[in-house]
Amino acid sequence: SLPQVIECKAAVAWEPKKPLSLETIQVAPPKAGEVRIKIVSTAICHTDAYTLDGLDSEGKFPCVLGHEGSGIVESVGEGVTSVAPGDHVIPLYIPQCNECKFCKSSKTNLCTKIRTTQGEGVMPDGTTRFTCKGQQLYHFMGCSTFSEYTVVAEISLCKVAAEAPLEKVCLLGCGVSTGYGAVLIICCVAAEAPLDKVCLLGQTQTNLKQLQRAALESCHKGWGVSTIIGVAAAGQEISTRPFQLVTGRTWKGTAFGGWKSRDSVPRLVNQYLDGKLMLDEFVSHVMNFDKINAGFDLLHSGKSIRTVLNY
Ligand code: AHE
Ligand code: ZN
Repeated sequence: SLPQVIECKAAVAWEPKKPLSLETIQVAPPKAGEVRIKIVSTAICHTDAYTLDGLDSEGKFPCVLGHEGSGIVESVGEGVTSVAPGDHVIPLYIPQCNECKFCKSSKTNLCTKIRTTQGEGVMPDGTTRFTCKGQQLYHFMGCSTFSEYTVVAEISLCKVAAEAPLEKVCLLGCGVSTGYGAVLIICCVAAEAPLDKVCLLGQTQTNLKQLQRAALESCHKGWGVSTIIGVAAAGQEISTRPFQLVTGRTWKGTAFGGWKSRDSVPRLVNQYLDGKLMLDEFVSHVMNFDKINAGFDLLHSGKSIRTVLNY
């Protein structure tokens, strides 16, 4: 029988700067090239908070936020071959189509296949799969994990080892992959990069723009590299004296740690299972999904590293 509309619980962001509302929403079946997932766990990232605070220039409301999750495939749309119902999966806000110019280059992970529609908060066909109280809800970062069920493009999903604990590997959907990948990139580019100094700055500087400038300027003259991974609010800019670059420092950035997402995340999951990658240490709080606004409060207060919400 064909998949039907599912009614489920979700945390809806009706408008910026308001707490999320727990609502019953309708999630339409996946269309061609799409997959519907039952989300098991989701963590809260600063990017969700900054979007909810109205600071993301691409933010669209009302929407279902959340982009650091894990779950189980419920149903698949026409033509989907890489995953099947029952598979354990992680949604990927940077997809991997393997067809675009960016995927074909080894220099970047920034797949562009569905980037425009993703930024507009809709599926690749230009429509949304979420409704609540008769209103369409926008998707977010191609993931929308703050819903018990969500729909994502097949290229925005990777299958992971069934034995991996979903309440831990959700962190590989954003935070840990981003930080780990950025550190590996820094180490590859310049083994002498003063990582200890950058970490110290992170503890004392609260202003992101000042921190990013200080990180560059603390780089070694001649070869030091500073890699930007943190997003800033709409209209914010970073600056430094050209002298800092003239004298051999490199200012660059990466998204999602530079990982080609569908190839790499299943491997990162396996590294965790083999005890070679830390995840548990980053989970500072665990709570029921219904407590999501308390999770946002913890994040704003600086008391949490990662809050994992279980449905
Ligand atoms: N939409 C924002 C930019 C937001 C942004 O830079 N997002 C990061 C991920 S944040 C994860 O917590 C990213 O990977 N961006 C890649 C991309 O293609 O957006 C804006 O400024 O408009
Ligand atoms: Zn994030």
